[in-house]
Amino acid sequence: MNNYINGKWQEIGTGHYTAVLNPATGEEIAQVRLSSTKDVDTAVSAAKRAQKEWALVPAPKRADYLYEIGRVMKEKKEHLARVLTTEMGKVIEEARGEVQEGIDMAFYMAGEGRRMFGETVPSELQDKFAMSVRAPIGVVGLITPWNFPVAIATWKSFPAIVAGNTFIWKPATETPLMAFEMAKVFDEVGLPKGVANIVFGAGAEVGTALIEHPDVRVISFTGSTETGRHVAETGGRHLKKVSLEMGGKNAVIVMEDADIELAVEGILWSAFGTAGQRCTACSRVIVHKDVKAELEQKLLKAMKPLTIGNGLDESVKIGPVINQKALEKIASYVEIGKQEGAKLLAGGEILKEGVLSKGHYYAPTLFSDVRWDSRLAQEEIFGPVISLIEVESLEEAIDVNNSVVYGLSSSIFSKDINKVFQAQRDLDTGIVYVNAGTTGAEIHLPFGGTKGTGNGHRDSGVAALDVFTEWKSIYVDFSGKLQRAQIDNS
Ligand code: UN1
Repeated sequence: MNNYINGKWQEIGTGHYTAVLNPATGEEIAQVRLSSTKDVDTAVSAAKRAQKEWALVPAPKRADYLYEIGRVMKEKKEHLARVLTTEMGKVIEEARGEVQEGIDMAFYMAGEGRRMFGETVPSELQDKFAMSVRAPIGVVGLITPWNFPVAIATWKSFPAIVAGNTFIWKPATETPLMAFEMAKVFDEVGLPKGVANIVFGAGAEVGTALIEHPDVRVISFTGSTETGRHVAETGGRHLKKVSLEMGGKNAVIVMEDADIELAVEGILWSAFGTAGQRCTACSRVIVHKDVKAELEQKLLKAMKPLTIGNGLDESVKIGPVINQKALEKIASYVEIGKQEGAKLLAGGEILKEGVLSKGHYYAPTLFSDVRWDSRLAQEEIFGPVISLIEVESLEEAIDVNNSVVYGLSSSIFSKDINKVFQAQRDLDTGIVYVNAGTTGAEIHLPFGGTKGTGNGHRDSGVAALDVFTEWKSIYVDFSGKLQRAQIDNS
């Protein structure tokens, strides 16, 4: 698979390639280019040339391409979902959901082409007009993760182009196929050459080249906190606008008055969906002591029938994790949990029987009696592991929720309106759910988190436009004379 630059699949020099593996079967499904700084330079030059003209295309016309992209994605939904499951592993139902998230984003951002509101405000001076408009920034760099290979890319690329920027997208090396499919969509709708560019390769090479390139003005990154810190440091040195979405250690709070059956459903869906590999995944359950035993028992019962296997099989509920390294990381945290004295109630093993032996499967795992300050309860695992933490009050539950370095998503199950409102106010996360698990963000709301999860920016929703536009304040004096603000009107 080669880069998509200036509307063509390009290869520069000989280059190196690496294998893309299906996490469910271990089979090689493609070879992807590991690009060099030179490839990035070529892509940035193309994007820079294209941006001048693209910025002059009226936003509603730019939006027409997005309507077309949305339409083509809708037509190809099943195909895209199958490619997604094959390269990333998530079960087909979730893959369809992820593609739908991209389609939703296309139509939503297309609508922005006719809004993109600025402000008109009175001037303090007579015969003077004042307004603010959103201006494009230029060439932007998008660095996306493997866990949502299409949705996250659409959160970033669609607002970027509707606002008049052009982009270079570096997808994760584990999941280049979805980017390749999106390049075909861009091509099919006739998006002008150089508006969308895709450069495959490693973060150290391609990512760094993008961040350091003087013509790339914005970097929008989703990935680990460790890499994000590096992106921010490097970007900061080059005075880039850097938008970061990073880790999470999300919790569901179950109060003594909760609908326990509903809480069990919410916990399992958000903890084991995508095999726990969502930034929004539920990793901790903070439970009131009065309902702890009941919740434990009901969770265990509901976990039993969960089928594990290849996500292309419609009956499978939990797919593989992305690769061997991820599997080892999960296994190491389970060991840490045991050493810390947490009680392992279910799972806790790599699955190797029969057809599972070729892929990377981890059994859905439940720990109880987990200390809120243990490593198991504080660090991101990115796998199907739930840690139950007992508390005695809502205040304690909120403190435990907020005790981690991350702040992406949180949830409370309770029927008490007062508790619910107190919680939504005091939970220090960018997303709060009431009577639902920690996953399932919709594209027209801001997506992102506080503390170690982000750096103040948001993906998705209108908030995404803030990342990809500069505010420009425009003053038009039609008095025909020099008028001095702050002086002539005081
Ligand atoms: C992510 O995990 O990085 O809210 C994205 C959700 C999805 C997006 C998750 N809509 O779980």
